[in-house]
Amino acid sequence: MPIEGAGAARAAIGLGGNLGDVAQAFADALASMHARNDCAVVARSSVWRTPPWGKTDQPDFLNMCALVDTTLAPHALLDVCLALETAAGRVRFERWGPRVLDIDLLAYGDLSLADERLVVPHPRMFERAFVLAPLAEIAPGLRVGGREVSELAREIGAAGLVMDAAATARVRG
Ligand code: A4P
Ligand code: MG
Repeated sequence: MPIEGAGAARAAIGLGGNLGDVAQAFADALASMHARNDCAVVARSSVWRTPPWGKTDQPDFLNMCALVDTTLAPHALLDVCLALETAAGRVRFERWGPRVLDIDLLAYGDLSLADERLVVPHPRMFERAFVLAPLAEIAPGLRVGGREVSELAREIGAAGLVMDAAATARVRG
């Protein structure tokens, strides 16, 4: 359902996972989000296979990004993302460790905010090719932290990232 009018914002989310059927978890999470009357998923990137960042002794991840038009406030949208992680069976046991589904709120309109629950834009997205490469596919002109996504993505490159055509087809339905 298109979401328009006063109070609507366009948000960017990043999805990642490296346990179980991650492409299915992406597809299910995006379908659940789109089924809500306060969110519309308006763009889905390709799914990329990416080497683990941060904690490197774990399996490769799948990563993708999506754009969501929403009438939810930023913290309420974060709560939806966290609930979808839980619904996918995510158990938090280790920072940066393996997970079925991680959903990060990357950007919310041109908002900048930081409190104990939420930091937007996501502070680590600028160093992460696995966020910037998919985001550049669907929002090259989006400005985050004063820079265009296409420019940030070009700077960081896409070394080690491989597009997964089969997973992409499943996530786009
Ligand atoms: N939080 C604050 N700001 C945000 C935001 N913008 N989006 C808080 C989402 N959450 C935000 O998150 C902990 C808390 O962060 C949330 O409850 C929320 O209140 P978490 O998902 O439980 O913690 P985490 O994911 O283990 O840690 P962190 O630092 O968020 O990890 P990241 O940044 O999500 O990184 N390598 C590859 N190739 N691909 C990946 O997707 N992901 C990670 C995890 C590590 N390495 C990876 C990947
Ligand atoms: Mg996270």
